[in-house]
Amino acid sequence: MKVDVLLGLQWGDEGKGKVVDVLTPRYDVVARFQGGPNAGHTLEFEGKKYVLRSIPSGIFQHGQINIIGNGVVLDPVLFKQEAEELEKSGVELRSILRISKKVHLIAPTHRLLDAANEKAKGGKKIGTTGKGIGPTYTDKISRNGLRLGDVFHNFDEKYNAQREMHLSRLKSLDATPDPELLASLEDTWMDAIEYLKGFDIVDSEFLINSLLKEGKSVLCEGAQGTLLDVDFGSYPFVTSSNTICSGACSGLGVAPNRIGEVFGIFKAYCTRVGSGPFPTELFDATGQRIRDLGHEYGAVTGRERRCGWIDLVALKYAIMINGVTQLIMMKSDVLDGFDEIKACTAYKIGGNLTTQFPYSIEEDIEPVYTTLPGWKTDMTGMQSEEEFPTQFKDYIEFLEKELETPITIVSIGPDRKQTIERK
Ligand code: 2SA
Ligand code: MG
Repeated sequence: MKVDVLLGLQWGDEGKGKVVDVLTPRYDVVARFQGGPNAGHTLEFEGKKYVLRSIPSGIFQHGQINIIGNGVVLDPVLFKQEAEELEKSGVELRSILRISKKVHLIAPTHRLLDAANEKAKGGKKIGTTGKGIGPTYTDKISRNGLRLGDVFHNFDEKYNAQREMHLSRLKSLDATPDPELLASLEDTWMDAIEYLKGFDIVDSEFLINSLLKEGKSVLCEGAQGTLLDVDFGSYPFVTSSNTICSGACSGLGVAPNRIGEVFGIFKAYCTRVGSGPFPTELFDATGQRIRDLGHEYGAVTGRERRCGWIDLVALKYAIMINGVTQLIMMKSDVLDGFDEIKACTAYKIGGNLTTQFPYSIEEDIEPVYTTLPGWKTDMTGMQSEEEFPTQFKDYIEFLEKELETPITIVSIGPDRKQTIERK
């Protein structure tokens, strides 16, 4: 069996949570392969809204196995909060969730380091989510990390060694924590570790490969987006993991020749939270209008998202890096009332036109736009693509031609039901 991958093609918040939830009925297994509680996947159905951070979005379907793969970094405290909420609302989490022993643990000092690093950067700060993501992946790569499997072997010794290292680093950043505060954070954290031990902690690379051998279908759920990838994103304004398709291989232990469909999700416009360049950003009333209509505020931190027009230079790059086979367009309804819609088809850099995503998008880039007529129709109640207004059909056709990839699903509202599959 093949493994399908679903990922964001922009700067995150494309609406992956909703789409995974819509797609999961077709799969036996849903797996997360990177990132951690910096993700905030919002799902809405039956009048309720859920935000998932570390737990895969397949959790609300019946009978699926959900895997948190080795590429993920896990904060036990936030995991406990999230899991308890879900259990309260009736999800039988323990029977369907499997967590890799190789997941790296986010300790309280990782979060303190995240804050201290940001402070030290001053005006050049990344605008992280403050969840300790960077410092935890730093420890992983520099071979100082704590893995979930360690909780069963000399854990105190390993924890203390990492703690000492962190405290000395915090001291050098002039950010030594108050001992009482640290002790209380650690108490809560150790309690959460005990809670976590009650879950099925497994060698997930074996689990996933044996499920594939049995003929089970797997959907891998990416977090953040391609432009936040540590290798190919707008470095250094990126997250610390590989958010791209190949991240599913390293973050779960599935071989590259197992990859099947690659679903790339994008919004009909573009948003970004945190710092860093954003060529098509709008600083005017149109940007504000998109933010208001699209409720563009972070699911985890509540931060205002920066808004702008769709960027096809960046999207083409993301499609190439990920090997996207199908496109999914989200939040089309947000543009329902606009007279005209713009799409960036090239960048002008120092007087030269290019359609190739450049090494650095920090330099002065002037986006070159194609303007299309708006459809000026409320699409939120539509049931099929036949009902779409002509101008919207033209917009889809224009995008498919530019991006050389079919758009197979279009979302026209936050609810599960407001999802139109195209034939
Ligand atoms: P980090 O915390 O080290 O991963 O931050 C590094 C950069 O990555 C960005 N980032 C995100 N961008 C959009 N959405 C994300 N998740 C949350 C959500 C964000 C929120 O889904 O709504 O609630 O604010 C996410 N996670 C990381 C981050 O802004 C930095 O630019
Ligand atoms: Mg999000």
